[in-house]
Amino acid sequence: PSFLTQTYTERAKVNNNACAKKLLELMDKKKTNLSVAIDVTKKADIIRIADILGPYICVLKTHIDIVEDFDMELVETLKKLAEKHEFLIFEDRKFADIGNTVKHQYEGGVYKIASWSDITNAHPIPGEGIIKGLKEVGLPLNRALLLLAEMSSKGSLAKGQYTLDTIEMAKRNTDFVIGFIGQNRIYDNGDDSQDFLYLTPGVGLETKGDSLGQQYRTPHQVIVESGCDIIIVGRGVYGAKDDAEIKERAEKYRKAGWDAYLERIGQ
Ligand code: 5BU
Repeated sequence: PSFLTQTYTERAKVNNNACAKKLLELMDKKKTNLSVAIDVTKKADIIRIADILGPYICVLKTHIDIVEDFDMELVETLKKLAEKHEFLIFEDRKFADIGNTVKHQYEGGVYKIASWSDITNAHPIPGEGIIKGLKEVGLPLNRALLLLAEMSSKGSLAKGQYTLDTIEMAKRNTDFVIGFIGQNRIYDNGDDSQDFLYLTPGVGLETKGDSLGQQYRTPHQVIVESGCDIIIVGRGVYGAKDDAEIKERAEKYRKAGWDAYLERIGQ
């Protein structure tokens, strides 16, 4: 059975991870597979934009370490907005160290990521210990992890055998790893009995990239042609001239992502 032609709700029913299940359910309920990356650096702007975007998104993606005036009130407020609008929070931390170190980075320090972020991600480069370390902290809190199987940027080294080995690593840790950050669903890697979620950054309707190596594809390319599940859009949404335009752009990307999903499942 291909997950490509199933609805998010059908996939929610057979997913054993509480976090993935919740995500798949709210996507169909809110009719959105859009995640917005709010990469702005002031607390008040993040909160204001998150409240505007709430109805349009399934996942709010953060880079908490770019916030200039960070305090725990920011994440408390984001948690309240996540409840109000029904979305999940994904701190795009890209952990990349040995298990013992990432445990501390995930649980403690200034940001205490595990206490407020439903989902986070990690590079598989250090080997499986990174998953084990993060899992010790995250699993008791019902958190979930995405592995970075591929990146959107030009010249990325995450490709070929590295990407295939990443999938294998995930298959050995399906209690905590719910999917990948990647550019393509990996069809040709043997069995697809495990339903992984694919979240895809590098999505834009207006431009092909930026001056620092970012590369953009359209929601249709990502969802229909590459078989991914969630589009992640940053500047394409928050880089608008005012709040009214942010809202318009969010709806435009939500609709583009949703129409692509409907086309894929044949509805
Ligand atoms: P943009 O403004 O839509 O280009 O922002 C993309 C976001 O996704 C930004 O927060 C990046 O850190 C993030 N990202 C990415 O662009 N490409 C990747 O492969 C990964 C993350 Br992983």
